[in-house]
Amino acid sequence: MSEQKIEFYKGAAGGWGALRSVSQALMRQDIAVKGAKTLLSANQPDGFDCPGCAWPDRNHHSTFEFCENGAKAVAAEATARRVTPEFFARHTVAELVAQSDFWLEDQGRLTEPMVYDAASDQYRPIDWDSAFALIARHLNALPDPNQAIFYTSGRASNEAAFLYQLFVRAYGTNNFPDCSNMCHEPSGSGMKPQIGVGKGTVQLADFEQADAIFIFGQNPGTNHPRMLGELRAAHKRGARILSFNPLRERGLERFQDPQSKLEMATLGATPISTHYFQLRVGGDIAAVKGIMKHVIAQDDALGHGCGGVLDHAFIAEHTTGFEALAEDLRAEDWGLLEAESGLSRAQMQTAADVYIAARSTIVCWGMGITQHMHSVAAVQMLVNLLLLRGNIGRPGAGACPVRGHSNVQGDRSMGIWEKPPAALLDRLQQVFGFEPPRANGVDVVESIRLMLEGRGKVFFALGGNFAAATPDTHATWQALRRCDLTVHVTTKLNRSHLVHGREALILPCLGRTEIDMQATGPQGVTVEDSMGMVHISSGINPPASEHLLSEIAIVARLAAATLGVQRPVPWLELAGDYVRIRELIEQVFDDFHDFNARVAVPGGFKLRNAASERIWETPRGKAGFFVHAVPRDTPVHRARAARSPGASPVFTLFTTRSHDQYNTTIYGMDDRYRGVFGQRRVVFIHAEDIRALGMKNGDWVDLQTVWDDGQQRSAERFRLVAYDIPRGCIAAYYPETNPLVPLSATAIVAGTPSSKSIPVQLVAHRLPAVPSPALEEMAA
Ligand SMILES: Nc1nc2c(c(=O)[nH]1)N[C@H]1C(S)=C(S)[C@@H](COP(=O)(O)OP(=O)(O)OC[C@H]3O[C@@H](n4cnc5c(=O)[nH]c(N)nc54)[C@H](O)[C@@H]3O)O[C@H]1N2
Ligand SMILES: Nc1nc2c(c(=O)[nH]1)N[C@H]1C(S)=C(S)[C@@H](COP(=O)(O)OP(=O)(O)OC[C@H]3O[C@@H](n4cnc5c(=O)[nH]c(N)nc54)[C@H](O)[C@@H]3O)O[C@H]1N2
Ligand SMILES: [Mo]
Repeated sequence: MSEQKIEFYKGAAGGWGALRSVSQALMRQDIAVKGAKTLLSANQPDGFDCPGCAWPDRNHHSTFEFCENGAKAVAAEATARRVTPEFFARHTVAELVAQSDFWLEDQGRLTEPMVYDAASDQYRPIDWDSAFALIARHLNALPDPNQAIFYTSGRASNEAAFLYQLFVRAYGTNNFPDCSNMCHEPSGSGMKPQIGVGKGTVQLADFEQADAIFIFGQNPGTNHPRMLGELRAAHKRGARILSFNPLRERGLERFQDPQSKLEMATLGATPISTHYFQLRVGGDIAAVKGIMKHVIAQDDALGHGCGGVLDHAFIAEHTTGFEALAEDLRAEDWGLLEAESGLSRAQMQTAADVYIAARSTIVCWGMGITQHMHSVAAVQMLVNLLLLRGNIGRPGAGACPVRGHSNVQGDRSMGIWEKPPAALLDRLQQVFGFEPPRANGVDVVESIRLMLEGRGKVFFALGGNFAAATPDTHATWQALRRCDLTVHVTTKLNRSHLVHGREALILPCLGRTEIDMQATGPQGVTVEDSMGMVHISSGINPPASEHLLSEIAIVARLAAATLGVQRPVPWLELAGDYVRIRELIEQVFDDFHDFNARVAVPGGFKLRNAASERIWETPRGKAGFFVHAVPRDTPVHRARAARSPGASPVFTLFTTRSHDQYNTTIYGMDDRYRGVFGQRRVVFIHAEDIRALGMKNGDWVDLQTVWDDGQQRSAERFRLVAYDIPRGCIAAYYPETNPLVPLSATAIVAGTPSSKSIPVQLVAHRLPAVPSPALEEMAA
């Protein structure tokens, strides 16, 4: 582990720093030689889909595309370390739960199914059949299937997700909370009523033709490194790249391409952003309104007769609601827009001028947009901006919500959704002959409430780390501990296995990099990337243990144990031949017609996206301009308004990822591009704000949420780091800050935890600094 220090990172993103970091990651996992070979198979036609992120591959047939964080994700799965029954015999759960997230994952791959033994407070081995029988007994004993909750993380393949939703609906519930609820749910919720599809409308090829690329609330240097390759190329051919981010993220500034021999040899780098707008956290709606206000004003000034700056023909033919939006924007007050966005009128006008000058514009966005109370409105503002100049449904233009987990989009396509459309349920009924449950199920936050109230009794997770990824940690842990049974299908040990119900199971599964051998031979699974490309993924490594089952086999055997081997499908036969699962998928989803044939083509196939063809599957058959006020009613606004004079200031906290983590999986303690080394408990804060608090850079503080439900929420012992961030805004890493996010802090309509805008106060940390592994995140 590196020594603790804060040091300005002088290099570009990518480059030698990235290569060095990968070789360190491989060495840590004891896989220097094998790992290198494994890496070369990522995103190759006959290899596996990279489990890192959902960014698409430029060319499935070309050479290996280097990606630091993809390499780390692969290395983490291909590790030589093992968590065996002997490991569990050495530790009680009470001991394990005191360890850090870093330490838990670092122990390696799980090798056998384990069951919790309350008498010894230890996990003991259990055979697979007994494990499935135990779950089936619980499920079949519930008076109401809605007392069971089935979580999904976004790594599950299409085949696993399809079988899972079929089993759960045949069992009788739509209780499908998933990681998407915490992630891009607002993108879907916002876009679906507006343009008829809840997914992005661009392809990679559009990045070659865009004149302007707007990037809101996304940190590709860390989270989607391969996107930097597209941005670099766009910059080199003269496209304008505009970043809207409270932090100056290194990956949005400069990039040294590890694929470019010249840049690597000369230590050269390509700038990424041509414009950088350091707006306030939560200021996006105001900023985009300011941009659009100027666009409308320019159009008004020119007069529509001479063409104007808007695409009037597109607006007339394809949209509704334009006049209402234009009126709202004309009436908007620049003073308010400046105050709420943190940008000057001149800055918003500059962005608008770039937008007007660009023939084709792409708008990308990430968690900086979606994890707010008004995130659905923010997404709709971004789409409004695109529609003004007809920037959807033509080359080089469109909406690009950049997805997280490698198959999170595919899981939704397969029906992992707590609010299933009636058409899906009708089709399931028609194809499989059972009556699926019609009532909506619970999302992530609602499922925590259900468990807290004692009405959610069985919690089953297909992947993920629910206990660490979700908000209001103390409430969530209490909720999970109230369950009769908690079950986790997983590759590695994590927090969620240790915060368990009265009975508990850990079911270890194959990872995506591993050979999946079934009755009919080795199997491939399919995934869908962020741009709707579906392709096959086949593992190449031998399984981490002979006892592992594929996720598909686990779902099938559980379904057979719970419902019967043939009800409503021959579960075990399907698990023996994934081709047959794909045949069922194409019967349910028309877009997947000829699934097996089309996915056999190297690179796979593209799913139809109606909006990208300017077909608007909305109630009125058109795309809609939607009007939203600049938010002034958020918890942060309310907390500031309620603060008594002289009291400690209220900051807007956003929780984010470091460079050395994959969500709740902590690979290491550095955040290289932000200059943080050997530690994670830091708060980025403006130097003037530190001074105003009467504190010094490096001081220790506790964070306390300002909320009106009478509950204390705090996260303790964070070090202040003076940083280039707007005043009044602070940032810290997730998951450590999840105790600060109240369950009731959610996005309107979408229900997504608003973990990018939590009102907090900072108080000096008073207790003596007691070292504790969980707090210190000490390396092994
Ligand atoms: N290596 C790695 N890759 C990953 C992941 C990972 O953890 N590690 N996670 C995967 C997943 S599931 C996801 S969803 C994606 C997440 O990828 P991102 O969407 O990049 O998520 P965050 O790291 O949370 O970064 C959010 C960015 O938004 C900015 N921001 C914060 N608040 C605001 C705001 O109010 N407005 C604006 N405009 N910007 C704001 C932050 O400064 C930061 O740059 O990455 C995926 N890829
Ligand atoms: N405060 C705050 N909270 C957040 C966020 C934030 O920005 N701030 N981001 C949110 C977002 S965008 C997301 S997507 C969620 C993520 O929520 P989750 O998806 O639940 O969490 P992950 O950390 O991605 O899950 C990691 C675990 O998945 C398991 N795993 C890995 N590979 C496999 C596999 O192939 N199969 C199976 N079965 N299991 C596997 C491993 O055990 C690993 O511990 O967190 C959300 N929570
Ligand atoms: Mo995500």
